[in-house]
Amino acid sequence: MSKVTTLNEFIMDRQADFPGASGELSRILNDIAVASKIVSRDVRKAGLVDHILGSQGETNIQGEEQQKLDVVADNQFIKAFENGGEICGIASEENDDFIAFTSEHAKKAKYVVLFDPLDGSSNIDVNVSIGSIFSIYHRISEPGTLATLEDMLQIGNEQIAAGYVLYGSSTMLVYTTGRGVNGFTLDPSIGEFCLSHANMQMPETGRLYAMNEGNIAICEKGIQEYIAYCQSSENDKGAPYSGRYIGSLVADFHRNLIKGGIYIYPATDSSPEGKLRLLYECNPLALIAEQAGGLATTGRERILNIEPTQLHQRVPFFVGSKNMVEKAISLLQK
Ligand code: P6P
Repeated sequence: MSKVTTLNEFIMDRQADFPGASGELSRILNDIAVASKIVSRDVRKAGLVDHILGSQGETNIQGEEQQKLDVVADNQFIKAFENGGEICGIASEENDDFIAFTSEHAKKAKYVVLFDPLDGSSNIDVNVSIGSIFSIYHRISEPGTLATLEDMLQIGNEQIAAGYVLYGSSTMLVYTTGRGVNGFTLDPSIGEFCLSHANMQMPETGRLYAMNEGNIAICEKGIQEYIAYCQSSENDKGAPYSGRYIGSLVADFHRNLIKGGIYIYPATDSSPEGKLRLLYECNPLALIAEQAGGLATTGRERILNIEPTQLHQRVPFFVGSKNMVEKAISLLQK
């Protein structure tokens, strides 16, 4: 039986990749792992513990009904980051404004984290996979001061690390620090994330396209042409394309990372900027996609080059296998 490598062991081994690394990033990744295990526990029991299920009757800045598990997950990650001592501030889908931690210790920290604590939460009540997404940056503001909005509004190419947790048939944590992508599966019997998918590579082509085709009549012609192409063609390996749309970004993205495919959430008449959030959904997944050999674009611009202007800004999102994204772009730019 091959040696089991835990996430902690992997992080410590890889810390040597960062000359002068003093362990802060390692501790942040560990804080995320601990918070994810707690969220995983709560997600797994949500079906049993009625008082968590169902909406809290409040709506978040996105105007979406806030599920209690969203709030539970959000609070769990914020607590982990504030107590971990390596983060000076955070921005989250569930909080209208960013949060600058005020303790003297936190103000001296060098990193900020932006995250979506529980993406796909509308799937909670129907037991479909959901996920957490995170993005880590060096702060721009001076250590010893409160984190600023400028610390949060950085281009995706500046990310120090990015990753997601998928609460699926198993709980997986997938992340990159800019040196490839690695996946870890939670072994509940020992409470450890164990290396299960080393050096993940996104297949250059695939046959699965993930888009809410209910929007097809309200998106631009190039996208209609791309979906029509998928419905009537074979890919460059002679395999017919298939539609696969889970309606949970992390689950669709993760499947495409392993099997190849494209995920599309375009601009539509009702969502002229698209639906997905640049800072804590598109940027982290774009970094992972590119690190694994894939592409991530708005259809006209590389996601990781976009200069953010607002915390919760939306962008059109095309992400996945290189050949499939390039084909979609070619039809969009025709
Ligand atoms: P639609 C979930 O709300 C989410 O943000 C993504 O996880 C998912 O891919 C998308 O929205 C689903 O949106 O409009 O197709 O229901």
